[in-house]
Amino acid sequence: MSIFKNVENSEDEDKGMFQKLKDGLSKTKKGIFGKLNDLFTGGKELDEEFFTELEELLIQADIGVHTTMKMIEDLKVKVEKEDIEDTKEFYKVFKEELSDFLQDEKGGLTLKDGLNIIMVVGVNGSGKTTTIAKIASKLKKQGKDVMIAACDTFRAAAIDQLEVWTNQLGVRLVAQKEGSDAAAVAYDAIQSARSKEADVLIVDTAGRLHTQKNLMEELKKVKRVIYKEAAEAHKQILLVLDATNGQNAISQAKLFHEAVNIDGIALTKLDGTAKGGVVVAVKDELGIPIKLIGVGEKEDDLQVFNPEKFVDALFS
Ligand SMILES: Nc1nc2c(ncn2[C@@H]2O[C@H](COP(=O)(O)OP(=O)(O)OP(=O)(O)O)[C@@H](O)[C@H]2O)c(=O)[nH]1
Ligand SMILES: [Mg+2]
Repeated sequence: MSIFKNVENSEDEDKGMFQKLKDGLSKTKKGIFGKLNDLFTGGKELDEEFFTELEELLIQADIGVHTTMKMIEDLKVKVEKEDIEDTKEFYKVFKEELSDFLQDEKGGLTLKDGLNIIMVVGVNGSGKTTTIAKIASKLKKQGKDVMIAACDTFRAAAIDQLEVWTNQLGVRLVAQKEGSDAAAVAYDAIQSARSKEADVLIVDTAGRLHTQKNLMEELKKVKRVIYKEAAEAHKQILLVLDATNGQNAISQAKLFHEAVNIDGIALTKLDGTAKGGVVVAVKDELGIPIKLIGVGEKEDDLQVFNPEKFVDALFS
């Protein structure tokens, strides 16, 4: 599946992506989900002790206390109702439950005709710039005219990093000097995207802690400028979350959502954690759809979030 809703991948591409997803999730598979597998196949009774063990493992997997409790409750009801007697049978029900928790919205970004603007926000080092480069690379391959706005004006290195990427990808960059006003760069970029008739403008922003009030205010200002100056454009705000931050990612997301109203999440570094359960917590506790997942540092290591494929990859 392509990362864009309206573009299809070839079957071969899809196969390659699934292998990458499996490889990317190998730490999680070997870690907590491996332990889950042991629990399900160890010939245990489906008793209170089993559920306590399951509960502990799910919390360790970063699924979060709240979501874990809900899942356990649901599962107990199903066991009763469907008369499930052994852990092997239960395993199937568990996988279904996991898919159900991740269900409803399929991931991917929607592109419309005319100018699309994707504003990317998140804490320091979560993977914003890398994710932007990955998105730009995919867009470029589909023949779209892409432009990037360097609204991370805090560090000269941030602008340099984007320069390297955009040169490599052959994508236009709109940047100003270090220290300039981020909202002014956004304004410039919109004018430029319009005059060049670009299809997509991706706006990089400086990393900030969700607790830094003044910086969150700056982010709101960038958003205001984009929404005011580009009224005609199709706009979306993408929050980049680092999966290795676990439960902390959830509290970050809540505060970013309060400040700028997030449309979707890109969850990065799923290849770097043994506890991929955070995907479930994000989905259940935030009610913001996961659009994309990052499973590595390279250009191609960005995938659409597909719940069924995700669960398949974890247990295959
Ligand atoms: N393993 C892995 N590494 C990733 C992934 N996404 C990003 N990274 C790495 O994470 C580090 C930080 O990425 P950046 O894209 O610079 O993060 P940022 O959010 O732009 O950071 P600031 O600009 O400092 O706020 C880099 O070393 C990336 O290569 C991923 O999906 N998997
Ligand atoms: Mg950056």
